[in-house]
Parts: sequence; structure tokens; C-alpha cells
Amino acid sequence: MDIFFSGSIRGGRDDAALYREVIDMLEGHGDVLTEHVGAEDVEAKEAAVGLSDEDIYQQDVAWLRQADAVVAEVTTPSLGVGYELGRAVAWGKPVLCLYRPTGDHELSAMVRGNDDVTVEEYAEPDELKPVLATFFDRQA
Ligand code: 6K6
Repeated sequence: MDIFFSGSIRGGRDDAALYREVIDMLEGHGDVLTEHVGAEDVEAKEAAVGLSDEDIYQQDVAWLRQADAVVAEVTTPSLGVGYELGRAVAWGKPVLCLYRPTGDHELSAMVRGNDDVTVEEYAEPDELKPVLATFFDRQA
């Protein structure tokens, strides 16, 4: 199972450590194609490699196309995450969005209102193991 994890980069990195925890949990369910989203200094690292915005876009869309499932942490709003969710839904991929309602940001109606997207609310990362298990059991 190839898993595309989606999380905010230029939308803000407040939740980067949480993304790493989610990615660790996802690795128990398959291959995570986008581990870099949880890396502390993703922008510096990828800029050092010389990736242009076009390179990043082309690479991410190719990984998204390849993915069997998409899991997004959507508490920090991000244009890139929203774009990836739209493409994933259009391609008929199973999509799970994880959202912490205690934050400053209300979840977009374009995510919560979409029947093709499973939205799970949580407060602490240790609540996510059973949520992920249920989601991936459904894909088996
Ligand atoms: C290299 C040079 C400058 O910045 C970088 C690194 N940037 C990215 N690397 C990999 N994936 C990215 C990058 N920026 C956005 N993405 C994709 O969009 C990821 O798949 C994320 O899920 C999503 C985040 O979008 P923004 O709008 O929050 O950046």
C-alpha cells in the first residue's frame, strides 16, 4: 500500500512534529511516499538539493497519482494540502483527513462537506492508531 501523507509546508510548520508522529504510525500500514513533509527543515533541505517549485509540483503530483490512499493532517490550513485533496478525490483515491478542532482554524467546508473525504477529529496523537487501523482495514 503506497500512502501519500499531506501536511502544511508553506501554510505554516507549527504541526511539523505531529506530522512526523503520524508518518511513523502510517509506516505500520504501508510505504509513505512523502516522509519529507515531516522533516524539520524540509524547505532548507530541498532548496539545498536545488528543487524548483515546478520540480516539487511535478514530483508531488506523480506520487499522488501513484498512491493507493491519501492521509492529510488538515488542522493548519494549506493551499497545497487543499489542492492535493482535490486531485485525490477527483482520481477516486480513498482520503482520510485528521483534524484537531481545538486549534485556531475552523475546517474548510470544502473538506468537511465532501462525502468522498473521511474526516476524523482528535485531540491527541495517541487517539490516531485506531482511527488509522479502521481506515486501512476498509481499504483491504
Ligand atoms: C524546496 C524548495 C523550496 O521549498 C522546498 C520544499 N517544498 C516542498 N517539498 C515537497 N512537497 C511540498 C513542498 N511544498 C509543498 N509540497 C506539497 O504540498 C506537499 O505534498 C504538502 O502536502 C503540500 C504543502 O503545501 P503548502 O502550500 O503548505 O506548501
